[in-house]
Amino acid sequence: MRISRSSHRSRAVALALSCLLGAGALACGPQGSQELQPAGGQNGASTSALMKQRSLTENDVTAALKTYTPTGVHDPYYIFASGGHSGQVIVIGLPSMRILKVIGVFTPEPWQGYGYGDQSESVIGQGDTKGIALRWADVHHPALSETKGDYDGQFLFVNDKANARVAVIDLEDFTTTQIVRSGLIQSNHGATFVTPNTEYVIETSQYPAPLGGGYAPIEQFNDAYRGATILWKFDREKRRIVKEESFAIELPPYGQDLADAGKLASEGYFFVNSFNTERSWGGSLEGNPPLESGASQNDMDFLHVFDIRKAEKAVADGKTKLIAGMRVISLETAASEGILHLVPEPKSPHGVDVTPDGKEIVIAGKLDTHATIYTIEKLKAAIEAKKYAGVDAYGVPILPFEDVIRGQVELGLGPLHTQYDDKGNAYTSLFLESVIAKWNLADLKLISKIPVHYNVGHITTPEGDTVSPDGGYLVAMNKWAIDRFQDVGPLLPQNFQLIDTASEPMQLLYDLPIPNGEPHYAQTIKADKIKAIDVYSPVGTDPLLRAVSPNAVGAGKERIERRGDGVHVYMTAVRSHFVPDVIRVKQGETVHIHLTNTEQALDATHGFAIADYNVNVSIEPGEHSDIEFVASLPGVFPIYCTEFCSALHLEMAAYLLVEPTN
Ligand code: RUQ
Ligand code: CUA
Repeated sequence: MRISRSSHRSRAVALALSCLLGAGALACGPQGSQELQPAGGQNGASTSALMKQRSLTENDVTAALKTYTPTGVHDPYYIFASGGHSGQVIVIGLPSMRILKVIGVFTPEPWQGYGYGDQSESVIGQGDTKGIALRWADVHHPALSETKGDYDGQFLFVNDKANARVAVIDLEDFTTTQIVRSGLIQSNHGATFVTPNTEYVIETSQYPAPLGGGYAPIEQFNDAYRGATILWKFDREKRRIVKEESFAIELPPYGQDLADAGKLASEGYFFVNSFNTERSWGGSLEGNPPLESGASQNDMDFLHVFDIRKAEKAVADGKTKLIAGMRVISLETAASEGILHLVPEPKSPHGVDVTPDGKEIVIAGKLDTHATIYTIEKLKAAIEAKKYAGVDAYGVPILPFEDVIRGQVELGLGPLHTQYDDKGNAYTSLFLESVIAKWNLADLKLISKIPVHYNVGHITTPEGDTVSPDGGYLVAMNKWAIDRFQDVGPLLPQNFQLIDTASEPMQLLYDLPIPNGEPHYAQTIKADKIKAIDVYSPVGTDPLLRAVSPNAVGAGKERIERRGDGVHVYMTAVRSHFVPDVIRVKQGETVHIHLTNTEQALDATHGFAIADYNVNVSIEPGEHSDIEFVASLPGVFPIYCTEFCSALHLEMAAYLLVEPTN
């Protein structure tokens, strides 16, 4: 095997060249791959001596002072970031940028014992499709639950773009409790976004396909392929999405993109961008233009404007058809009942971001240098007056562009996504230029720009997409990290750059490498809104039931019962033993282990792992776990606690004895 390891110098040259050529994938920015001296042995040294020794500038030191968080001190904010390919969610403190947790969502997570033999495996299994066990996901857009348009800290929703799934995470214990898949669409992107009181979780398709998952030749793209947007009904009492109360709206076969729900002035509406309104489907070896050039022919794509109240009325009136068990409003009904209107938008847009007052919708088009500002007042007026510029190929009315915008602001190359602060400012990431642009919403004036390294996708500001943003900080979620971190082979980490937006000019404070997937979006919430439990109480609580399990085991009640469906082991875990600690079964028997951690002390977590059976469970204090497997392998299998829980942790062990049948 040939190993190529480019030097910093040649990479810097490549970077500069690519800037000159405008290659787009890389960006121009300050180079810096110096290695700092360690600061050991400098107890009591003056700040200036330490600065000199480590070659730190005044600017470096202020950045450090703005982020340094002493031991035991907590951050004022949580960032919930999508974990991209990892199928997980990353929880980060702001401004320290300390990673606090990785929540297993669509992917098994070993430390949390998520997906290895107990009831949590059934949560992941809810997302399996057509007999295929899906054990990865492409997580894009986390959405915190909202009350009156403000984050309430109760739930988090995330999408899996690759397999069109949506998950519910309960922020009482930071645990995934539900995964839903409509069966209607084959991929999503305008997901997840919640309405201002979390009545609905919005999931919109990205790549058109026959609805319900059937087959149609791609030549029938225009007629047989469709998009859809799903309004998943969330029941806060039940803490679940209820599929039977959810519905969908059929969409033209465009590439629907990001979404946002209206709030305050625009409550009752939601908005979805699109690209490829040309309906190009590729076929580059068959004499057709490749998908991406076919998809960029028109100057304008379509913003989709949805009226939720009218959609609800159509559903209540029974104007739906059932596809894959989901009530679907047809495209004709959506057009004729005023549920869906289209508005031209500069081509290949990405972010569609409703302003905090809900009055305006900011759209940034990657192939346009502007952000375009639409107003809900003008949209409503045009809809009311039925002032159409035409209809699309499916009969959906198109509103005239000039009539529904307030204006445009010139920002630079590749504007992508916008967030807000408490001072009336908007911040837009510029992908091609690798900067964050700060601009004023009232007069549409650019204020300043700060370079990031490199090629930023989304950005998050504290409470920055709610009705009351906080401002002060911004995190740029960068795709490229050349020369930012030590070499770790050709797959570089992603890079979160923390920026102080309260200072002018804005100041770059900190780089956080993200090593487990490409995060796409994050939301940042005030820490005091999160009311997480510290132990499961009462003892025996099943995190999925949020109640004491019928199988919970109390101290002194441990036992082994043989029943028609196998061997039931009622077991407790407490420092530093499992009771019982010997389990005897016959090969082929089904083993049910009902395991309760009877502790109530903070952080008194035990693990439970069985050799060779792929069983790995984490039982937090008070938690109950139901493990089930078939004892197919004969032999002697040690069981042990995988958490260093006490001085006698190594002694916290047991045996599974599987007697061969012949
Ligand atoms: S997305 S940056 Cu879903 Cu914008 Cu990826
Ligand atoms: Cu329990 Cu180690």
